[in-house]
Amino acid sequence: MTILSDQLQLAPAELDSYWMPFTANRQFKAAPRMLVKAEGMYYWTAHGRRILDGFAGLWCCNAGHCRKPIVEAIQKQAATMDYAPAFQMGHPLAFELSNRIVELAPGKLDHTFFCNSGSEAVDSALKIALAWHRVRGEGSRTRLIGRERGYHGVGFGGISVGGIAANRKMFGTMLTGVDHLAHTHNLEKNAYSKGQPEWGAQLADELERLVVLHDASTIAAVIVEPVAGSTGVLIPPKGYLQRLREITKKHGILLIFDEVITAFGRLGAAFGADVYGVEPDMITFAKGVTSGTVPMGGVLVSSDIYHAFMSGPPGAIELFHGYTYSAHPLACAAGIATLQLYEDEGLFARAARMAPAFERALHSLKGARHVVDIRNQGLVGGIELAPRAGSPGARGFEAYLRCYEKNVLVRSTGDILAVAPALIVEETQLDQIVSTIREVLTALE
Ligand code: PXG
Repeated sequence: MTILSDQLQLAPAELDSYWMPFTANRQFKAAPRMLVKAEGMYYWTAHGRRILDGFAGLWCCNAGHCRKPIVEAIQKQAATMDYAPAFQMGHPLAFELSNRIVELAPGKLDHTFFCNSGSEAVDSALKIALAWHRVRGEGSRTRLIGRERGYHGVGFGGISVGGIAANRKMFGTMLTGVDHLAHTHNLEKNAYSKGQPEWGAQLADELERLVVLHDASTIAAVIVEPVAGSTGVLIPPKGYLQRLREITKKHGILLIFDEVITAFGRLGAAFGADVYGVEPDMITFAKGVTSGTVPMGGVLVSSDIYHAFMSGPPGAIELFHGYTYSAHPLACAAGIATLQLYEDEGLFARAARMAPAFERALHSLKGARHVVDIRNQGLVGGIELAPRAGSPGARGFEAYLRCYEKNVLVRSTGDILAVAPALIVEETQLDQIVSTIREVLTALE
């Protein structure tokens, strides 16, 4: 492999100034894992090794890497118009992309608010929820309800409704007036479920308890990931999301699905809402909308929500919220080309067709050393390992490192390995991912 130039090999001192996110900086800089090129299902390391990407980057490159139509659209847009002011000005691609997303979106979700990441999407959705209640004269609805083990990005709103202690404990009081539902993970009841687990719909009833405690008149919204991704691929129990929908509707509470991971084919349809047959009031998205090529995020809202804001004088700004880079031209060009590619290659349907093979491959790891649970939906899967006594997470991280040494990229979260390949994955590649994991686990203490 000769893709390397000498400049790609950095000296240790050159690694120092970049403070890496969610990374063990000192450990990484002592033994860097540097990627320099990508194509289709593969990455190449700075040392010329080809790595099978079993994780679509970070759950985002759903169309595979460096796909030509997307690359060309970005190149063309960069040369045509780099940027257009986002406030009080527009450019056609923003409207075109919104129309295309709305076409894909379930039911009444027919307006898009754009931002640049999942974290911004979540904070935007939470702010829209609060403002919506207020413009309708229910300004007392200020409480937000998230869920344990939820990941909603790293803004103050997102960590407040999120349910991961490590992401919260260092950062003060965050938003006030937030409560959490219990997570749905239960190894005793649901280990080795294929698709949706049978047990756990009743966990949604806890929302009724929170309504009794706080009173519905104080609650603005409930936010959940249809499948909790970051905390280890927690598939919603059968009936659970339906129950959340019924209870929120009954009490006038907005239901937000955070689909940053689950949208754009990951579960075998455009949105998780389609897969589970539950229509929320808002959907947050990011990642797959541009197949990870240019940062973009957004919030889909129902027409009820949008139109409630459109009632003041026509010259008034209806929502005091937005970003310099909302609907950035490069992101819009990338998004339009990405959605076109998904359509041209039927990638959401392909993901659904590949899902049974993915399920078979993953569940063949039952009985492999250290494995205590396997779960899956569409093209996302989690393999839970027994933790090493006294050092939770160590076995998972080591398994991840060793898979990488064997040229397969997955992801570890605690002692759970997550697998989420691009929607173009082939069966032989699934086999390689699974056989590598098996080999690694067999040799791992
Ligand atoms: N919501 C959900 C459901 C997410 O999964 C975000 C919001 C935040 O998105 P941004 O674009 O601000 O990062 C996410 C992001 C992992 C991993 O390994 C997960 C995410 C990001 C990076 C790594 O599980 N999810």
